[in-house]
Amino acid sequence: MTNCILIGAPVDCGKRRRGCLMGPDAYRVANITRALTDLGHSVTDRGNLTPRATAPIDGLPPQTHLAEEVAGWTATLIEAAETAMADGLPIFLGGDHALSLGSVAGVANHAAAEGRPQFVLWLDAHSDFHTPQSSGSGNLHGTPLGYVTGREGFAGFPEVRNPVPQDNICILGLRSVDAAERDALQGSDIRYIDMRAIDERGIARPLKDFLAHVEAQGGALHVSLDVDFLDPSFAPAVGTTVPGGATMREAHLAMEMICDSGLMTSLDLVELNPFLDERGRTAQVMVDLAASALGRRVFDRPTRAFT
Ligand code: 4U7
Ligand code: MN
Ligand code: MN
Ligand code: MN
Repeated sequence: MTNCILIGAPVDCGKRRRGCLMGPDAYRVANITRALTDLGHSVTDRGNLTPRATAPIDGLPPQTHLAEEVAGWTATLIEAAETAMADGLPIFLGGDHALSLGSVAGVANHAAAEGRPQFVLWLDAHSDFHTPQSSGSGNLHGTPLGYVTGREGFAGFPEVRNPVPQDNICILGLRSVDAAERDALQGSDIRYIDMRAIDERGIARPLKDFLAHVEAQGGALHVSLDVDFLDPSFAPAVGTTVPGGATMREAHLAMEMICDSGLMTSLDLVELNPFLDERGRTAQVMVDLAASALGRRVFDRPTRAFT
């Protein structure tokens, strides 16, 4: 039994197309609480956060979109994440991926206080490793991994007290990487498994390797699930669709393996834009995946039917 803490973070400033602010309520309407209590977990919904006011930030490139609002959310989320980690397993209901500047920085502070290394599994079509300077779009939902690893260029944002080591990060599902990001990523120790690697090797083997690494280090594992990890045919409600994404089978297998590992200590559900959804199906898919990560099964394994 896990104490799941739902934290609504209607962050909508990480990009220009609006709608992610409706995400937390869409997850509630899709009954995320019931999906988790049915599995025997206790669930506390802490409602929605609001961003703190922040001083104007000077010196950012002119295309940067709503930096102060992102910085304010980051401060709020760092604190909310630290608090929630002391009580259970926080599930951050986004909100766009700019929320992960704060959720990841906050859980990393908690891990550091416990003397544990923080690991991050990034399930996404994109690498989100930009800095405000390298971002062509100026959309800060493309920067959370840049921020939490301690890259330069985030002056005016809350200080990252415990940067996540690059070697502790694994990105799974990549299929859209900007040139500047690719260079930075290739010169980094971040592990990245693109769709070609998944097609060639399957999703299970690379994920198993990473989970084994986390386990060997005694790490805490934050899972950040971007809707666009999934193929848009299953998950249309996202502004940044990229064809050729993970299938339902691959995504469920990944979540089931995460659950079996027993390593997950926090979870983001991000980038859902309910304004773009079809009768709530993407919200429902995300809730189902969260439930798989927390123990929903057809059968317990091993069973006679499968051996
Ligand atoms: B998401 C992009 F240019 N790289 O920086 C950018 F392709 O959180 C997309 O993964 C970022 O959805 C996508 O704007 C951010 C673009
Ligand atoms: Mn703890
Ligand atoms: Mn993302
Ligand atoms: Mn993405």
